[in-house]
Amino acid sequence: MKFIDEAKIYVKAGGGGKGCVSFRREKFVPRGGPNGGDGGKGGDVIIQAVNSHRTLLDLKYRQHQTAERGGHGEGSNRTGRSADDIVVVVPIGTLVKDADTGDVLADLTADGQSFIAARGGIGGRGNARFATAKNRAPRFAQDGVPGEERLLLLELKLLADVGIIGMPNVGKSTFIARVSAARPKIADYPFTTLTPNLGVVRLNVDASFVIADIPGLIPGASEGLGMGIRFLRHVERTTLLLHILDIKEDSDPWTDFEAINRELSQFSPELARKPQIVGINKLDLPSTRERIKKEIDNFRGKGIEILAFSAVTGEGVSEAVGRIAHKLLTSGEKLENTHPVILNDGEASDIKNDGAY
Ligand SMILES: Nc1nc2c(ncn2[C@@H]2O[C@H](COP(=O)(O)OP(=O)(O)OP(=O)(O)O)[C@@H](O)[C@H]2O)c(=O)[nH]1
Ligand SMILES: [Mg+2]
Repeated sequence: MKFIDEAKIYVKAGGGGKGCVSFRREKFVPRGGPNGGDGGKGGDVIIQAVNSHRTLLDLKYRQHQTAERGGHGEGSNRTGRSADDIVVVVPIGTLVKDADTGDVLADLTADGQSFIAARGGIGGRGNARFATAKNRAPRFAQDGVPGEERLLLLELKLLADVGIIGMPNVGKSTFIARVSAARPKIADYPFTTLTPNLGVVRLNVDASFVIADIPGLIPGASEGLGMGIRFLRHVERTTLLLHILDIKEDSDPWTDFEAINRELSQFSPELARKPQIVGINKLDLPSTRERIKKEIDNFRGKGIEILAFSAVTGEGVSEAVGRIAHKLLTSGEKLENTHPVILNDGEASDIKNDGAY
């Protein structure tokens, strides 16, 4: 399944049907009165968020969404039929924007939530409606009102409580795989993760949170290097970020930490201000163990408490999850026992709980 998080679509609602001009013609009834019915209403174009949809991919291939016109009115006071509405389904977390002005028209954040993107026109009135004492036989009727039309920009911004950020290869995906049922691709090369992954971290029977793993960032990402920074939009709605670092022979985690934070501010100062829990991963490696104490002190000297863990062996991971949960709770976040969105197909019901948390 291809993950597409942006689509431009043109929506056009159906026009109203025409009102009818007609007169009663019955045997033995001379000069029958007007009996032209009204036109029916045109169909609306509705955009609805549904849990079963994960991507805006379908809309890449169906950029025009047009509802039908209402039926015309008929004689004998018969109203034209109303056209059916059309429903365009999108994933939860989709923002609907006016493509011309950029205004946000709707933010569909719940399963089933919908928005009328273009209203169908009402039908024209038939001539029966225009009969008066002065004009008992009007020979006119109204046309239907045209349907609304506009160009929309749909933008998917995933909903998660926690976003994992960091350089490529630090073990972001390994971490999410460790703590949730998500099974992203993990490999020993940069840019393994190409699209966001969501996982549900279950704390106990009635508390859990959603964590998102996004593609790695590198210095210069805001200028388009690597995968760029556009995926950061998927952690914009989170309450906090888990910033994962590792210790490479030739680098200094503090430099990496600052470099990533610079890219965050380039994307959005607001995102850069989000609380971060910072952790050094790969604690199982002897080379990491050797330097970890010094790094913890170094960060502490700069006012930042960091954690250390190994996403591979699990060491220190429950402390990290505990720290995250505590921070979410103290920030007023309500931890849910059911979350509607899980990106990884087929694994939604198979929430892993190895009892560690
Ligand atoms: N020794 C050790 N290796 C780890 C640990 N966590 C991850 N790795 C390894 O580091 C490599 C990268 O892991 P990923 O989870 O794919 O890293 P990522 O941060 O998601 O990388 P991108 O998706 O490319 O940004 C893999 O070979 C992992 O097996 C750890 O705790 N210890
Ligand atoms: Mg990854």
